[in-house]
Amino acid sequence: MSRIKTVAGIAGALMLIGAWAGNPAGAADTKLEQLKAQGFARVAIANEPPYTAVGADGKVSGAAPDVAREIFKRLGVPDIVASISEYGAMIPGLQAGRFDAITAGLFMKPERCAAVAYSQPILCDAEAFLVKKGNPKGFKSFADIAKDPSATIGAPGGGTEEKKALEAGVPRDRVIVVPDGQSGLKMLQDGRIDVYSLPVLSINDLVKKANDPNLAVIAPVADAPVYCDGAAFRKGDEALRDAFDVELAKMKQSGEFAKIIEPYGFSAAAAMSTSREKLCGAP
Ligand code: 6CS
Repeated sequence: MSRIKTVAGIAGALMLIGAWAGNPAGAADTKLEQLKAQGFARVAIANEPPYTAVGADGKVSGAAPDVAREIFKRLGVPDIVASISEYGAMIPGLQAGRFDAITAGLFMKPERCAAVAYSQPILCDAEAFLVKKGNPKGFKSFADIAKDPSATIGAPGGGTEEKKALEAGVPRDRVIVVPDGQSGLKMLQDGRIDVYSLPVLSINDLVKKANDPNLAVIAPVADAPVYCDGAAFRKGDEALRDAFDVELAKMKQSGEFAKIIEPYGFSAAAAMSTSREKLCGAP
């Protein structure tokens, strides 16, 4: 009995010391403390410039990772380590603990907001179609593609454009999952798809690099809203998300946020004009 008391006594003393030191002995390690100890945050990206990009040297850039890297640094997490993932695999990967956050331009939509803990908005953009010069089939909306029984559209797997095409009534067999921007560009150039859809800034980046006069961009897509992403954290990691948001708000206020994202073509004002609450609640 005394042994238990002695043990209880020591534990009690530790609790008192810990509580006094502001870190109650036995308190669960917070996620942020874990990341600080780990020395980096594992983030999911797609490698879709200017949102996210991996250089030939393996260096990760793009507006989303650049903002995240800066904020994690301010939180005491020195760096980020990125893994390329298909959009549709990002949330399952986060939930399975493969990533500590998604920093990829994963647009906020109610069904995603139900699955993850989003930060406040970071990157906003409309949707675009990449088509052959002259837009021969006159596509201006996802509904136009649905109406043309011969039309096929390429889009990222699990991405917003795939979902918008299906919701507009394009049959599954006319919505082609495309792994990345270069593949989508090639498939369009080879006539294997009639349209390739990504956000405006991603399509513009592809067109600029393609240097192909036989391409045209239709933007904004008529039946798609402007979307905004946020950094996405696992449900349960809201304390980390909130700490991220405190630093994000300071950077928005100081102008440092604009300095990071606007050279990539994004608008700081657009992100600051909306909120997670609005974007997650929208139909
Ligand atoms: O959030 C999404 O689903 C979309 N976001 C980007 C940045 N590109 C394509 C993707 O479908």
